[in-house]
Amino acid sequence: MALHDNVGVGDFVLLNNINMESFIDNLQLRFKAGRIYTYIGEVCVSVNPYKTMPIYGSDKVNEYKGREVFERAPHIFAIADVAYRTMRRIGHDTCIVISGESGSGKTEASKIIMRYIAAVTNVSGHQEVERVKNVLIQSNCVLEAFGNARTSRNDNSSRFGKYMDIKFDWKGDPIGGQIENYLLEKSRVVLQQPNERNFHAFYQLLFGGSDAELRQRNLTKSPEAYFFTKQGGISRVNGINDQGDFKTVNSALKLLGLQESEITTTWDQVGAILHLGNVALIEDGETAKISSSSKTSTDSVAKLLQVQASDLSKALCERAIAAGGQVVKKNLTSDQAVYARDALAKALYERLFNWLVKRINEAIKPMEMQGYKGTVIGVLDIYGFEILETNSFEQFCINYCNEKLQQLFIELVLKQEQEEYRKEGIEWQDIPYFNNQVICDMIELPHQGIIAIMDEACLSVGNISDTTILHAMDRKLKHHPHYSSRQLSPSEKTLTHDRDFRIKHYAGEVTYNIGSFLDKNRDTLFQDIKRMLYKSKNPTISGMWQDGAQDITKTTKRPQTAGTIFKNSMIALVKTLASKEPYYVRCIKPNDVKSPTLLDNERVEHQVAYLGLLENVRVRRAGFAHRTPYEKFVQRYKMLSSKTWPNPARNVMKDATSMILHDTGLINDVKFGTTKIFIRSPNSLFELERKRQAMIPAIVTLLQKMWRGYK
Ligand code: AD9
Ligand code: MG
Repeated sequence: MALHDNVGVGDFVLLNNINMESFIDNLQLRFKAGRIYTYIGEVCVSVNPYKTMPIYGSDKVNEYKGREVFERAPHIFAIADVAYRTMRRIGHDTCIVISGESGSGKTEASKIIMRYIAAVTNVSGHQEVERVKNVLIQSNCVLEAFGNARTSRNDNSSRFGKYMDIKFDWKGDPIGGQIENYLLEKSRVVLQQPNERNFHAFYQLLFGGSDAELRQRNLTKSPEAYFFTKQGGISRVNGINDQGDFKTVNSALKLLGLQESEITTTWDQVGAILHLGNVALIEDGETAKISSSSKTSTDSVAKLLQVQASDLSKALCERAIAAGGQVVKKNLTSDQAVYARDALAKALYERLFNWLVKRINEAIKPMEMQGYKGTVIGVLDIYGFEILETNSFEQFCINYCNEKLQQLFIELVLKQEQEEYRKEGIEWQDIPYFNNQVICDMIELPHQGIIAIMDEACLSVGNISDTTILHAMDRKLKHHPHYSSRQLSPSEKTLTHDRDFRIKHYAGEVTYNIGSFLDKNRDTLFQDIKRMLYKSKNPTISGMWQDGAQDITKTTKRPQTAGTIFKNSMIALVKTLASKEPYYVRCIKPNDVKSPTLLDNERVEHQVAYLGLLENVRVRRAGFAHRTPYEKFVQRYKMLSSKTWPNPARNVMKDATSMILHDTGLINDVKFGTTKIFIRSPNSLFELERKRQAMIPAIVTLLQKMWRGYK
C-alpha cells in the first residue's frame, strides 16, 4: 500500500505512538532512505534533501497525475495534483501555503509545484498557453537573480516574499497569473554581514558580463573592487554559477518581452549602484562634498543613470527644503550625505525590482474569457523565519510574516478542524496547542502593538531617535510575556547591548537591535533624488520615477511607514489565503551544514515543535482521516452495495451511506455527522477505494452489455 513502504510510515497518523521520539524516528528512517515527503493527512511534511533527487521526472508526473493523495507514496506532486483537481472539481480557488524556516526548501518546493502544474496541463498544446507556462516558469530565475542572496543560513535565500496566483480556464489550462511581492530586504544593497553576499544580480553582471559589457559600464570583473559587494568577504558561492545565470536571466528577460534597451537599462542600474558604493563623501568644513578620488565613480553613476553629474552631486550633498512657499537649499553633513547615497542605492534597486515584477505581471496578464471568471491556484513562497547574527527591522518583518502564516495554519488546521467536529455534533475531546495570536497581537494591534508604537515615534516631531522607540516599547510592553529588553532587566546576560530587545516568537527567541528602526520604518526618500531620476534622459528610468515630477512646495500627505505598509499587506495576504481552499507544505531543514546525510535530531525536534506538527497529527488522528458530504460519498461508492446501486431506493443520502458502510464491513470505523460522514482511519478509505477499483471492470462490462442491448 502506498503509505506503508517499509521505511517508516508515509502518514504520521499511522504511527503507533504519537510523541516526539517516534515522530523523529520516522523522519530519520525515511530521510536515510531518501523518502523526503511524509503526510499528516493532506498536509505534506517535506525535509530538504540537500541533494538532487531523481523523483521529479515525467515518469513520476504520470504516476501522480489524477490520483488520490493516498494512492501513491507521499510526494509533493500529490499535493499539487489535489490542489489542481479540487480547483477543477469544485470550481473554487485553492492555494498552497509553503512554510518553514530559512533554508528548509520552500522556494524549491514552489518551483517543483509550478513545474508539475505545467507538466499536467495544456495537453492540446495551445500556443498561447504554452507561452504563459513558459513565462511563469522563466520568471523564477529573474526574481531569484534580483531578489535572492547568499545568507549565513541559505546560499539562495529569498529576500522578498512572493505570492503567485496562477489562473486557469474552464479546460483547466493556465492562461495567466499575477505576482504579489512583499518587502524586499533592500538594506542588503548597501550592507552585508560577514560571509553574506549582496543580491545575486550584482555578481551575475560582474562575472557574467562580456568584456565589452563591462567596459561600457566602466566595471571590472572583481566584486572586491566595490564596497557594496565586498563587505561580506565572499564573492563566489559553491553551487552557484553566476556566469551561467547571467545568460539565463538575460534570455528570460527577453522572453518576458523586455526590449533590448530595457535589458541594457536594467544592468546599467545594477552597474550604477556598484559605482555609487564607491563614491566617498567627505567633510568640507560643515558641509559634505564628494571626494576628488571618487570622480570616476561619480561620473560612471551619472553616465549609467543618464543624469547630470552636477545634479547627482547636488542630490547627494544638498537638500532642497520648502519653507513658506520658497525653496531653500541646505547643505548636508558628510554623515547625512552617506545616508543619502545609501538611500539612493536602495531606492534604485527597490524600484528596479518592483518594475521587473510589474513587467512579469504584464507578460502573464490573464487573457479575457468572455463571461468566465476563471479559477486560481495561489502559491505562497515567502522568506522563512530567521535568526541572524544581528537582527534588524527586516528580520522583524520577516519573522512577523511567519507568525501570521503560523496563525493561519492554526486557524485553518487546528482550530477549524476541531470546530467542525463540534458543529457536526461529533463527540470530541479538545487537543491543546500553542496559539500564537498573542504574539501577532503584540506586533500588530492598533495603538498598543510594536508597529503602532514605532509609527507613533516616527510621526512625532522633535529630537527622536531609535532609543525613543525602544523606551516607548519598554513602557507599553513591559508586562508582556513575549517581550523583554535589557533596559527592563539590566542583569539579563544574553542581551548584551543596551539597544537590544527580544521577542519570544513561536519559533524561538530573537534578539533585535533597535539601530535604524526609525529610518527603515520612515523610509523617506528625499525629493531631490526623485527629481534627479525623473529628469534622467533614459525614458525607462524616468518612467520609474514619475513621482519626481512633483513640485516640492506643494504639501503632500505623509506616506505610510514601511511597517504599516507591511502589516497591511500581511493582513490582506492572510485574507486572500483564507478565502481559498488551502493545502500545506511544511518544510523542515535537516541540519545547519547542508549535509544530505545528517538529520540533526535537536534541530528537527525544535522545528517539529514550533510548527505544531505533533498537535496536527493528534487532531488528525483523534479525529478522522477523511470526511465527506453524504451525497458525494454515495456518488463515489454506491456500486459497493446492491441496495444503493445503480441508485439508492430512497433519496436519503445518510441512510444510503450507512448501507454502503454496512455492506463493506466498515461501519464501526465511522461517525455520522449532521451533513458529513467521518471516517476514522485512512485504512478504511483505502479499503473503499480498493473495492471500488475492483468493481470498475465489472461495471464497465455491465454498461457495455446494456449499451449493446439498446442497439
Ligand atoms: V529562505 O526562507 O528563502 O532563506 P527556502 O526558500 O526555504 O529558504 P530553498 O528552497 O532556497 O529554501 O532551499 C535551500 C537549498 O536547499 C536549495 O538551494 C537547494 O540546494 C536545497 N534544496 C531544497 N529543496 C530541495 C529539493 N527538493 N531537492 C534538492 C533541495 N535540493
Ligand atoms: Mg526561499
